Amino acid sequence: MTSPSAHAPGPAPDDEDGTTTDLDAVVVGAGFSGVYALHSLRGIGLDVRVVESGGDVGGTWYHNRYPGARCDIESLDYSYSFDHDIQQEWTWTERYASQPEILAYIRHVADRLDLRRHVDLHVRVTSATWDEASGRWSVGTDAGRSYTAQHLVLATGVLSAAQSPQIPGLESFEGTLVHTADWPDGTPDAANAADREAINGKRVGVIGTGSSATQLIPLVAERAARLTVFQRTPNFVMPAQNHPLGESVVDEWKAHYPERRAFARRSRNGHNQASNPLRGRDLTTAERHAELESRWSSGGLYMMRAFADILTDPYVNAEAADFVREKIRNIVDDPRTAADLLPPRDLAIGTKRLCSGTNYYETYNRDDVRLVNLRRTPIDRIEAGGVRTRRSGVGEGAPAAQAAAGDEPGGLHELDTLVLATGFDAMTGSYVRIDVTGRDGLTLREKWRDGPRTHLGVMSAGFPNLFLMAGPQTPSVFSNMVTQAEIHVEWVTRAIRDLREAGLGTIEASVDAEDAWVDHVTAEAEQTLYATSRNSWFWGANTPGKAQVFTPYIGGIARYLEAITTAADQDYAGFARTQPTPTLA
Ligand code: NA7
Repeated sequence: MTSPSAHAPGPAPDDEDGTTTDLDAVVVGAGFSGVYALHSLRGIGLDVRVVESGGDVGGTWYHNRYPGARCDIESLDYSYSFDHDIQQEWTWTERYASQPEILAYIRHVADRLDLRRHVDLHVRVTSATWDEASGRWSVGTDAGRSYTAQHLVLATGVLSAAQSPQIPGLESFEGTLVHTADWPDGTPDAANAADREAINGKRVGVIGTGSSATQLIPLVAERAARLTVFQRTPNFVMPAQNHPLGESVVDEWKAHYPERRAFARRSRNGHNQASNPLRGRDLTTAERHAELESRWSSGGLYMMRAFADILTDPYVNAEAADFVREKIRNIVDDPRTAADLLPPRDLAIGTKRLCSGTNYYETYNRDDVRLVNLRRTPIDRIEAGGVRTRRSGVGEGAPAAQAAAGDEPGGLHELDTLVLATGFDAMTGSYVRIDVTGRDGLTLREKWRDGPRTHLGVMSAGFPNLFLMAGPQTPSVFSNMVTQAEIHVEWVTRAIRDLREAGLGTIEASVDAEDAWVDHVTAEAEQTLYATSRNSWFWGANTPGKAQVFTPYIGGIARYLEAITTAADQDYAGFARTQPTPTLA
C-alpha cells in the first residue's frame, strides 16, 4: 500500500528539543475557530499559541483537499463577521466556495491579522493534563515540545478525526490508497502532481457515498480511466446549483453585511437562507410539490427548509423523499442503477446529512462509471490488486442459478487507486483522541464513554478552564460553522476576561447544569424524525463501538446564543468560578 507523498507548505518546527513554553492560553487547531480564538484572546492581552498538526492554517479546509471539495453554505454567509474591513476587502467568486478559495481566505485572514507568528504548524497535541496545584494545563505533543497554560481551547473540529473502514486486507492493497480527509497536500486540481498521479487515467475505486464522495465522484470520473463506486447506503444528493457570483450580488451583500450578520445570529441555522415558515401539512399536494420543485431548482440544502415540519412530520418528510427519488429515476438512464441509487425507505430525508453536489446522478450515465451496490454484493476483502466483493450472504462459489436470478456474482474489482470517502469519528473523535485528563485523574475519554457531557457544549464538568469550540451539544453541524465558531470565541474571550477582572482563577461547568443541558439536547432531538432514523454520524452510528447518542443541538443558533449569553449575563449561571491557586495569586 502506498500513499501519495505529503508535501506540506508550512515550515516544520525547528525546536523539537523538549522545550516547554508557558502561556496564558493554548489553542489546539487552526481552523475557523482556532484562528479567530487566537486573534480574540490576543486582543485581551493574553499570551497565546495555536498548535496545529497540519502544514498550514485552515483546519477542515486544509485537510479535505479532494477534487470537488466545496462548502454547502453560501460563501457570503460562510465567512467571518468580526472584522468589517476584511469582509469588505475579500470578494467571494462563487455562490458556494471551493476548498482552495476558502483555504486562501483563511490564510489571508491569518496574514492580514499577523497571526502566523503565534501558530506552531506540524505539531500534534497528544495529551493535556490539568495540574491542580498550579491551576494550569500541561500540553504534550508529538514534536517533542510541550506547553503549559492557564486556559486550553480545543478548536479541533467535529469532522476532523478521519475514519478508515475496518475491511479485511485494507493494508494489503498495493495501489494508491488515499482518504478524502487526507488528500495529497497542495491544491486539488490537476496541476498537483500527486493528485494527478493518483487519478488521471487510472482505475479508481471510491468507497462511500456521503458528502465527500458525492462531490468527488463527478470530477474523478472525468479524469480516471474507469471509476467504480462502492455504495453501502444511497444518500439524498441535491444539485448544488453553484454559479459564479455577480458583482451586483456581492456589492449588495457588502453594503448590508452588518444587517446580514445580525440576521444570521437571530436565525435557526446561522445564515441568511430563506426558510418557509408554513407547515407542509397545511398545504395542498400541489402546493407542496411546487415548493419542493422550487427548492430543487434553488439547490443545495434549501430542500430541508421547504416546510416548517419537514423534519417532524413523517408524511411531509416521506413526500419530499419521494420527490427526490423521482428526480433520481428521471436523471439516471439505467433503471437498475437508478434503483440502486434510491435512498432506502427507512431513511427520512435530512436525518443523514443531506449532500449537495454537481452532476452526481448524471455521472452514472457514463460508460466508464460503475456502481457496486454493497447491499447486494458486499465487500469480502481488499487484496493487492483491488476490492473483492461477494454475493450477499452466500459467499463465493454460490450456485450459478443465483446469479441468473439477478444476484450479481461478485468478484475482484481491479484498481490502481482506492479512495476512502468513509467519513469521520464525528463530533467527539478529535477530542477523545487526545489524552485529556482533568481533575482527580478523570479523562475526557472515560467521561464521554456513554456520550458527550457538557454544559452548553462549551465546557465539561471536571475540566476547569478547558473550552470546547463548536463541538458536540451545540448547533455546530446544523448551522453555519463560522457563525457558531464566532459565538464560541466571543463567549470564551468574555469568560476569560471576566474571570481575570473578578480576580478569579478557574471556571468550570457545574454537574447539575451539565445534566440539564444533556437532557435538553436529547429531548429536542427526540421530538424530531432524527429519533426514528438513527443510522448516521449524528448518532455515532458510523463509528464501531461508539455510544449511540444524538450529539448536535438542534435547537438552533438563535436559541443557543440566547442561552449561552444569558448564562454569562447571570454571573456565569451553571458554571463554578473559583479563586486562583496560591501559585497564581
Ligand atoms: P460520511 O457522510 O460519514 O460518509 C461516509 C460514507 O462512507 C458513507 O456513504 C458510508 O456508508 C460509507 N462507509 C463508511 N464505512 C464504510 C464501509 N466499511 N464500507 C462501505 N461504505 C462505508 O462522510 P463524508 O466525509 O462524506 O462527510 C462527512 C461530513 O463532512 C458531511 O456530512 C459534511 O457535513 C461534511 P453508510 O452511509 O454508513 O452506509
